[in-house]
Amino acid sequence: NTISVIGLGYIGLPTAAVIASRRKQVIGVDVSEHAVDTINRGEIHIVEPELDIIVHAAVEQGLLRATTSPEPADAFLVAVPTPFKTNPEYTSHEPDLTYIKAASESIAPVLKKGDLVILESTSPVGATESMAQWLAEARPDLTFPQTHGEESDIRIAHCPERVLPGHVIRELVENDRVIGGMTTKCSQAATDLYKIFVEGECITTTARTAEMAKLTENSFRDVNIAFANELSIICDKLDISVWELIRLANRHPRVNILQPGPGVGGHCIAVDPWFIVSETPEEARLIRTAREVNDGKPQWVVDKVNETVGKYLKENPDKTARDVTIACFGLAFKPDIDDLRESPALKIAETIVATHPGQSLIVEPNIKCLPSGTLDSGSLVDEKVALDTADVVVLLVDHKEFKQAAVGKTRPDYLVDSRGVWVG
Ligand code: SAJ
Repeated sequence: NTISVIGLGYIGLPTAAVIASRRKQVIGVDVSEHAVDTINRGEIHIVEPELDIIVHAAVEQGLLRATTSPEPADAFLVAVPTPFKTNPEYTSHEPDLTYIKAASESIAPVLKKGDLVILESTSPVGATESMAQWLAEARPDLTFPQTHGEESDIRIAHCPERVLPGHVIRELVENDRVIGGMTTKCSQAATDLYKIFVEGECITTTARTAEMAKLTENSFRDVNIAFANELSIICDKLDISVWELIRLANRHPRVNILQPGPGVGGHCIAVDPWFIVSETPEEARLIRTAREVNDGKPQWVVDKVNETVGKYLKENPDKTARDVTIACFGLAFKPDIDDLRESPALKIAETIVATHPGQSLIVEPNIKCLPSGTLDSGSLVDEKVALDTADVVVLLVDHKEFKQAAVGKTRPDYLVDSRGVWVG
C-alpha cells in the first residue's frame, strides 16, 4: 500500500518519515520545490530533533520520495496549514481553508475507488465535510460518504495532529489519536492506517467531534495560560511575586496554574481558539477573552521595558535615552527551540529595536544570525556580552542557557523578567 502525505511541514514531514520507517512506501507532496528537493537529498528544511536521521534513512532506503504533483496512492493524509484571516478592525478571525481546498483539488484527479483521505490539519468544525464536498465536485465519477454513506467509493476522516513541537517523533508514536470518520467504515479505514505507527490508543468518533476535540485541547491550554498571564499583571500592580504566588497556590492538591510569559506564540494555541469564537461568537466569551489577554501581553511587556528605561534615566541623570543599551534575551516562541514564527518574544524585540534610540542587543543561542528586516539595527551577541554591557535586561524566553547564566549571579538592576528566570 502506498501512502501519500500532502504538505511536508512540521507535521506532514515527520508523519511521512515515521510511516516510511515502518517500511511503507510514502510519497510526500509539497508545493515548495525547495522542500521537495531538500527531502529528496535526504535532508530536512525544518528543525525538529531526530527528524533528520529518520528522513535520511527513509529516502536512502527508497521508502520516502517527495514530489510537487500528487500521484496515485491508496491513502492521502492532508497536513497543510489552516491559518486565519484577520479583518482590519480586528473584530473577527475567520478560518482560512484555502490550503485545504487547494490540496483537495490537487489530489482529486488521482483518486480511485477504495482510497482513503484523512484531514490532519487543525480545522474548524465542518471542514472535513467541506473537504469531502470539494473532492466530490472535482470527481463526479466517484461516490463520497456525504451522499453514499458506507457504500461510498472514497473513505474520509478527520484525525487531528496533537504533537508538541520539539517532541514530535516521540509524540507521533506515543500519543492517543482521535479519529473522526464520516462513517464507521471511514473511521475503521483510518484506524488501520494509524495502527501502522501509533502505539497510543486510536479512539473513534464523528468528524465534527474530532475537529472540536482538537480546538478544545488548545483552547484549554490558552485559557489556562491567560489565567497565569492575568495573575502576573495583577501581581505586578499589587507588588507580589507571581512566581512565588503560583508556586504556593500549586501546593493545593487540586490547583495547577501554568506559567506566565510574554504572550502565547506558535501556530496553534494562538490560532485555534479563534476557530471556535468565529463559529459561536456569542457563546465563546471566556475563550475570546483568554485570546485577548494573551495577545495583550507583549504590549504590556513593552510598556514595562519603557517604564524601566524611564527609571534608569531618572536614577542616572547624566544619561540620555540614546546612551541606554537594552538586551533582549530570547526570540523563540518557547524555550529551547529555534522557531521564531508567531513569537511574542520576537514581536517585543522588534518593537524595542524599532523604538529605542540607543543600542539594542539580542541574545538567542538557538540561531546563528538575526532574521533579516525588522531587527537589522540590533546586534546578536552572547549572554556574557549582553549581561556585561546592557543597562536594561529584558528576559523573554526561558532557554536553558539563560537559566544556567542566572544561577548564582546577582540580578541585573534594571530588569524586565517576563519568564521568572531571575526573579522566580
Ligand atoms: N506557554 C506559556 N506558559 C505555559 C505554557 C506555554 O506562556 O505555562 C506559551 C509558550 O511559551 C508558547 C505557547 O504558550 O508561546 C504555546 O506553547 P505550548 O508548548 O503550550 O504549545 P505548542 O504551540 O508548542 O503545541 C500545542 C500543543 N497543545 C497542547 O498542549 C494542548 C500540542 O500538543 C499541539 O499538537 C500543538 O499545539 C498543535 O499543533 O496544535
